[in-house]
Amino acid sequence: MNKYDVAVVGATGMVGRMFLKVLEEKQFPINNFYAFASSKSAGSKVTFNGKEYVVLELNENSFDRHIDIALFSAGGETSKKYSPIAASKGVVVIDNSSAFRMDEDVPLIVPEVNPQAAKGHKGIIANPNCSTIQAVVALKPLYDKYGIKRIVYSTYQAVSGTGVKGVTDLEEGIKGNAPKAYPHPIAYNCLPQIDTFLENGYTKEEMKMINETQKILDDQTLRITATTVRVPVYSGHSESINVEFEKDFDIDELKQILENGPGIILQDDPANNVYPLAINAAGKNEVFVGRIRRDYSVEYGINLWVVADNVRKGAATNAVQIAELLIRA
Ligand code: 3JN
Repeated sequence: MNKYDVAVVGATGMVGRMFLKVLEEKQFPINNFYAFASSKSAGSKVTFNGKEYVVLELNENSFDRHIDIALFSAGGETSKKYSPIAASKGVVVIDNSSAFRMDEDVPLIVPEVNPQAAKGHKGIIANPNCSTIQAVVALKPLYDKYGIKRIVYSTYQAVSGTGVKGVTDLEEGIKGNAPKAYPHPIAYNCLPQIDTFLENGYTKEEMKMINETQKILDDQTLRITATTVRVPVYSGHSESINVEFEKDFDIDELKQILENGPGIILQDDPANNVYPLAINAAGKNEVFVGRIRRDYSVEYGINLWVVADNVRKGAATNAVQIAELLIRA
């Protein structure tokens, strides 16, 4: 089996550390491994596959060595600066930031949904926003079967989506201390704001879900609206998704389609109080779907409850799956 030279950029961050864990768990075939981070974290150590690696400072010359694939999660500004440098040196970058997601020349990939779009990439492939990834995994098999007219997203997003500082705000908030990452206390509260507000009244997170869903499903006519909410949960984003189909459906057949959908685990047994929960999705790579029921307020509608580990399937796992696609191609 071929082995690959792999770099992780932002190796000491929350997603960066999960990149290492998922690469290990999936036994990704690695020859040389490099961990990069900003000057602040350079010199610290990470353990990967039982070996210690010194974290190297990311700079213009970082990609002068042979690297096949670089997984980036070091923020949009770092991606904007260093991804093109890496790509110009023959590295394939899988970038977890929003920097290139809506760039026409950059495929935006969820391997269960649009793996074909990775073909013909120009050195940078974008990993979608966590909330988008879990939504489109659940929606794709239904989109293919029934066609979708309109989607209403309402999210309940964990503080780990904000990284270590979000987790700290919740921990400190429970002790009665003031928030630093969020504009209001997150402990015992729900914040209907994720990221900053745009002129149209939506937050950036809401517009990411709308625009990225259209790009991944390759359907610019799809009507979508979204409300994204931060909740006092450490791990796992939950989403209420209301869908209006083009065609009628049989609810049992629809559940069967979801059950057979790639990357989906159906948890839908209301009689026994079984439905997806953030605390159960934590540590898992799949997307959990339940509370499936007809929306009687429209002709062909359903409601779904969709949960996934936002740092795994919403970030690291999806990126490593893209890397697996590349080496299989
Ligand atoms: O808040 C969440 O749950 C997800 C946050 C994602 C995020 C946070 C800061 C910057 C992103 C993202 O992945 O879209 C970005 C960004 O890259 O713009």
